[in-house]
Amino acid sequence: MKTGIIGLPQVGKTSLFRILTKAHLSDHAYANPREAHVGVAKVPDDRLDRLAALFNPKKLTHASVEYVDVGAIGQEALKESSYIGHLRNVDALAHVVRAFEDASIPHAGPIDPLRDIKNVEFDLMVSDLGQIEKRQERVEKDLKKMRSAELEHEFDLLKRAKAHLETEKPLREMEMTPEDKKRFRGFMFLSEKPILYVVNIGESSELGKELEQAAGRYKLTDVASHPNAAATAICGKVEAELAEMSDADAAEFLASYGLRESGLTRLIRTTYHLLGLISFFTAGDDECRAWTIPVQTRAVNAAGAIHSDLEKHFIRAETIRWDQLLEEGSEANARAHGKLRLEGKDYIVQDGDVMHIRHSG
Ligand SMILES: Nc1nc2c(ncn2[C@@H]2O[C@H](COP(=O)(O)OP(=O)(O)OP(=O)(O)O)[C@@H](O)[C@H]2O)c(=O)[nH]1
Ligand SMILES: [Mg+2]
Repeated sequence: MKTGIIGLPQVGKTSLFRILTKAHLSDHAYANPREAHVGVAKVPDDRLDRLAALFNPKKLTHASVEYVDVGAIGQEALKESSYIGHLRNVDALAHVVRAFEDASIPHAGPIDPLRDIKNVEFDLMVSDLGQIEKRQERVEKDLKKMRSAELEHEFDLLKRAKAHLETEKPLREMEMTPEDKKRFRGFMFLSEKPILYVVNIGESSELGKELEQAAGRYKLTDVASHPNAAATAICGKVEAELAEMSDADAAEFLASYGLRESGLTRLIRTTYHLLGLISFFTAGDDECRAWTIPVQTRAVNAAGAIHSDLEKHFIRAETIRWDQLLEEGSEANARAHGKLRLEGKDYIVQDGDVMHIRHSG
C-alpha cells in the first residue's frame, strides 16, 4: 500500500518524506532527483510493543506503509506522463499544505491552506476529467461498431462521473456500486483516491494545543469531514528535530511541548486507517509481528498474508484479543482459562487480534 505525498511547491513535502522514512529508504531513493522517492515508514503500535514486552522475542516486526515523494503538483506537472504515472500508482494521497510563516521560503500569496487545498483538488479533477473525456470518445466509437452491455454500462458511468466532476466535486465523493468501482479501478483516477490533508504548522511554545486546533483554525473541518478524507497537523521543524533524538530524549522533548505523541505517529496511523487497513498480530518467543490486512478480511485470507501455504492448508485460527492475552500473561494461561477462541475460515479478523494459525501443511 502506497501513499503519495503531494502539494504545492516548497510546502515541506520532501522534509516530511525524509522524517517519515528515516533510515528505511529504498535503494532507488535519491539516485535520481527527477525520480519519485519511495520509502517505507514503520507503523507505530503500542499494542505490539506491549506484547513484545511480554514475550521478549528475538525479533519485533512492525507493520509498514510506503510513501512516495513526487515533485510539486500543478497543471503542468500533471501533463507529464512520468509524474502522473507515479501518482496514479498510489493508493492514497497525503496533501501537505503550508501553514508555517517563513518569509525566506516563497509561497503563492499569503498563507491560506483552504485555498491551496481547493487549487490542488481542482488540478486533480481537471486531470481526471481529461482522462474521462478521452475514454468517452473511444467508447463511443466502439459502441457504434458493436453494441455491448458492458460498454454501455461504462459509458453511463463515465457520463455520470463527468457530470459529478463538473460540479467541482472529486470522484472520492461520488456514490458508486462495487461493480462501478471495479470498472473504474484501471483508470486510477487521482481525485478518487482517499486523501489526508497534512497541515504543516510553524513552531510555537504551545505546540500541543496548536496542533490540535490547526484543522479548525484553518477552516479545514468541513473538507476533512468529506467521504474518504481526513486532516492532521504536524510541525515539520519540530519533527525533524525529534527524528534525530533517542526515544527517551524525544519523549522528554514532546512533554515539554505538552504533547503525548509525535505528529508523525498520528499521521502514519491516520494514513493506515484512511487506506482501510487494520493489523492482527502473531506473538511468540521468536517473533512478535504485526500483519496488515484490509478491514473485513476473513481468517483464511489473513493467514495468506503470512504465507500462501497457511491459506491453502488452513484449519483453524486460535484467536485472542491483544489486551486479553496481556491480561492472561501467556498463551498457556489463556488456553487454560478458555480465552483462546477457535475461529474458522470465515471469521472476520478484528483489529488487534492475536492469531495462531493451525494448518495441515
Ligand atoms: N520554517 C519552516 N520551514 C520549513 C518547514 N518545512 C520545510 N521547510 C523549508 O521549506 C523549504 C522547502 O522544503 P521541502 O521539504 O524541500 O519542500 P517541498 O515541498 O519538497 O519542495 P518542492 O519539492 O521543491 O516543491 C526548505 O527550505 C525547508 O527547510 C517548516 O515546517 N518550517
Ligand atoms: Mg520536494
